[in-house]
Amino acid sequence: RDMIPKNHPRRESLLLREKLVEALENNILVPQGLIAHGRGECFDYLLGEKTQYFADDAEKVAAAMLLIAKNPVISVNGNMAALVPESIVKLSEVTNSKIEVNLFYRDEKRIDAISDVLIKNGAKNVLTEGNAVIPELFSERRRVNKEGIFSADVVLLAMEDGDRTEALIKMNKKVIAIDLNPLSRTSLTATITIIDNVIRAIPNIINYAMVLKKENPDELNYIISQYNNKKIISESMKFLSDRLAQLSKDL
Ligand code: PTJ
Repeated sequence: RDMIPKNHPRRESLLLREKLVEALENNILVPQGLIAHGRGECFDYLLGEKTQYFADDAEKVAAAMLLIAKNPVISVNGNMAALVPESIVKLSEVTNSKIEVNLFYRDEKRIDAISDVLIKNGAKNVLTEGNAVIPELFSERRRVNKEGIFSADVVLLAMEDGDRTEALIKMNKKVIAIDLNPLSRTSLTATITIIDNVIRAIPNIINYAMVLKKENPDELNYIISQYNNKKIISESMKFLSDRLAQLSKDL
C-alpha cells in the first residue's frame, strides 16, 4: 500500500487491488476471486470507469424493486465482502433487505470470516446456515438459507456465476445482478442487469433507495413496469463498441 505513489494515475485501481490482497490474507477472498476481479477491471477500463447512463437507469429500478419486495435478500460472496462491506450493510438497512453469505467456493471458516466483516461494519443479522437447497444446481452455491435466498422474491447479487442466476430465475425469483461483463450468462439472464463496478453501483442504489422510499407503491411499480432489461444490455454493448470506435479515431 505504501509503495503506491500518491500521484500515480491509477492509484484508485491499485488501492482496490491492495484491498483484495488483504482480503485474501484474511480468508475472505479465494485466489480465484483475484482472477475474477481482473476480468472485471478490463471491462471497467472499457466502460471508462464511470457509471454510464444504462447502469444508472438499472440502479434506479433496482432500488425500486428492493423497496417493493416482500423478502429481498442481498447475497454476499468473497469479492463483495472485500470491496464493499459498509455499503452492503447500509443497503440492507435502507431497503430492509436480509444479508446472506453464499459462496461458490463454500467453506465454513470463510463464511465466518465474511460474516464477521459484515458484523464489524454494523450488520445486525447475517444468514450463514445452508439449510435449504436450490434445485438443479450442483455447485456449493446450491446451499442457501430457508429464510433468506430460498424464500426470497428478490435477490441482489454481484460477481456471480451464471448457473445460479439461471437456477434462481427458474425458481421465479427476480434477480438483480451487478456484473461489469455484459456478455456473462448472469448478465444475460438476470431480471435487472447492472453493468457497473460494485464499488459505484451499491452506493448509487442506496442513494436512489433513500429518495424512492418516500414514493408510494404505485409509483414504484410504475418505474419497474417501464424498464426493459434487454434494451439496457444492448445499450451497454453499443456503448462499448462506439467508445472503442471513437478512441481508435482519436489516436
Ligand atoms: O467468493 P466465492 O467463493 O463465492 O467466489 C467468487 C468468485 C468471484 C470467484 C466466483 O463467483 C467466480 O468465479 O465468478 P466469475 O464467474 O469469475 O464471475 C465474476 C464476474 O464478475 C465477471 O463477469 C467479472 O467481469 C465481474 N466482476 C469482477 N469484478 C467486478 C465485477 N463486476 C462488478 N464489479 C466488480 N468489482
